[in-house]
Amino acid sequence: MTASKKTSKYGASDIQVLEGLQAVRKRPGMYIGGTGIDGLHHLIWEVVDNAIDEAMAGFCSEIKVIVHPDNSVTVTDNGRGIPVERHKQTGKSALETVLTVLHAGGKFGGEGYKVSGGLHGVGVSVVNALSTHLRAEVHRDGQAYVQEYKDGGKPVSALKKTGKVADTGTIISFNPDPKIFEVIEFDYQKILDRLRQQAYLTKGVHVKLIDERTSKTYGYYFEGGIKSYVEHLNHNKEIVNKEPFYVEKQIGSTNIEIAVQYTDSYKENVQSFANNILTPEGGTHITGFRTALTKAIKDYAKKTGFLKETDGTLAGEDVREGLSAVISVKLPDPQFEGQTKAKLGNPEVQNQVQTVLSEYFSYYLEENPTEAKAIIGKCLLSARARLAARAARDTVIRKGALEGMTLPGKLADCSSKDASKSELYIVEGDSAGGSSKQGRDRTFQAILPLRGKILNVEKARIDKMLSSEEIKILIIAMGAGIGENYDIEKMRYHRIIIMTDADVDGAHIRTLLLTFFYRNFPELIERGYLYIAQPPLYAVGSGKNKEYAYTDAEKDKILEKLKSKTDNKISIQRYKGLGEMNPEQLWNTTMDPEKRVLLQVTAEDAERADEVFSMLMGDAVDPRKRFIQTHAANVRNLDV
Ligand code: 0RA
Repeated sequence: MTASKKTSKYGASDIQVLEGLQAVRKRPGMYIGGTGIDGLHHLIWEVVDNAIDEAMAGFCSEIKVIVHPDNSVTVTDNGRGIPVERHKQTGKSALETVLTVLHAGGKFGGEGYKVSGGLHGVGVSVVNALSTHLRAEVHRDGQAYVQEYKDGGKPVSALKKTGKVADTGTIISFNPDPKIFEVIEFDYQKILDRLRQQAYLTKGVHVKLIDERTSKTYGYYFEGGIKSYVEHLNHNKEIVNKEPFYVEKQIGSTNIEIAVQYTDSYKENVQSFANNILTPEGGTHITGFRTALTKAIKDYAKKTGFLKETDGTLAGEDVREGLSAVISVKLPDPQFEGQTKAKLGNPEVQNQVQTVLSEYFSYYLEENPTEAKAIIGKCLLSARARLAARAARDTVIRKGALEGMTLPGKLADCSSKDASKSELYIVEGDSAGGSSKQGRDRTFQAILPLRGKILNVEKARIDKMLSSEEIKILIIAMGAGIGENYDIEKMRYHRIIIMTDADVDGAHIRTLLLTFFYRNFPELIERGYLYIAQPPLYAVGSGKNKEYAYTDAEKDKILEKLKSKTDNKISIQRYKGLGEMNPEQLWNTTMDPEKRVLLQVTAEDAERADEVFSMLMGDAVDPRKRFIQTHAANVRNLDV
């Protein structure tokens, strides 16, 4: 290396480059979201996203991710290869520019259809900045090139030609910097989930994961793209329209891909993406989709005379029950909005999606009368159920069953009238109810025993549950009413605690109750009023001492400790039900605020319970069987 070249190494642009990469190292969170496990994986996503861009542009058909034993990673693709010619602005190779200048990724390289993900497409330079070592190999124009970097993006040497090759592509290997990341341990499943999703969204690309730490490998290739994705989302469910609806269409500069398949569940599962980036908060593409879907189904139902069945009513929510759909749009300049940048904002996309779906979904209904009839039938069923549920609620309320009714005799109320300090324990079974009534602190703890058998109705429909005597009592005890008269401010307790046995029946009843709350009192969960009690699984004792264990691991720990401390005989009692505990034990282990552990129910827990409920109660037998088999050995975690 000559002296003049050496000085040019420290030119103004180099200083800028170093400052840029230094900024990334100073505040990694701004570029990759954080330095925890998600941030770490972001390094892989960054490189893979670039390879996916190549695939979307039609130049790449294979992407391979290798996790090495030392948790360094190699991503290989057979795209065009990062350009290597001299870059005018920086005076360096395009490759070095891409790897050392922030946001340089898509700025050059021709008019290739390069759609990059905005926030997420921060550029491979960020990966370089956060690695102790990075090696880039490019195959392009019959030639192989290599350049290496160290210490957060400093070139070890100039770009080198290393031989002739017949293929094209890019191979990037990097070692995440332990000074930046809290833990450097890649998660096989996490990478695989992401690769699967990307493979669905980019049809025709082969993606492969090789984990050299464990010798596990897995690959994906989906000819059907998001059509396969929607089928995957539904693999556990009973399908309504066998052949999914699928369309791919370009309008203006937006590419639109939509797949729709209904299931007999109550839930809606719509996944939307813009430039392969998940948009959990929706946005203009989702708005356009919903408008068009409701209208197309309603128009078809009207035309075919079906709409008479519900006196002309078909609401958006009826069309969304059991709906599974994937919507993927790709556009040159996506605007991501909202707190977490998880919502698409481009206004033109709404009409574009609406136009495409209106035309092609109506066409699909016309052309596939069997599927169309099944879909309309499902939507009308939802509408009828909604109308019936409302009528049932109205009847319950009109009958005055809830109003003016005195508190049920089964309820052992607390003396406090301050809701913020009061707790309602919903206890499974009369015997446990008895123990907890005796064991409680009656100033602020109320007990409502529920007879499991009554709740445990096979195929219980939620709207039927409302007519169950047990549930009515529960609603009266809570004091906030239901339906039109519902007022959460009237809740008599700000802690509702579900206390069931640690067995299959207990888990079943808990699922049922969670589902009941989730569907009828979502606000209660949002406010954090709903809890699950955690009774111990074991009492381990030696002599006068007694300790309680809430998991098998805890029991083993206590045993280990006791064995080294005592020669006394150690007894282990396995509690099969709450009923086996006396009032004092119940208080000490599960009800005393000083000692108990309560699980606060989140919307996610409840939603999962709802899914499990649909599965356990629904008609699709196979997934139910499979679920029960997989979980039979793990009854404590049957649902949440
Ligand atoms: C800039 C421009 C072009 C491609 C790429 C970057 C590119 C980056 C990565 C990162 C991993 N694999 C990649 N493959 C390509 C366009 C290339 C052209 O116009 O020839």
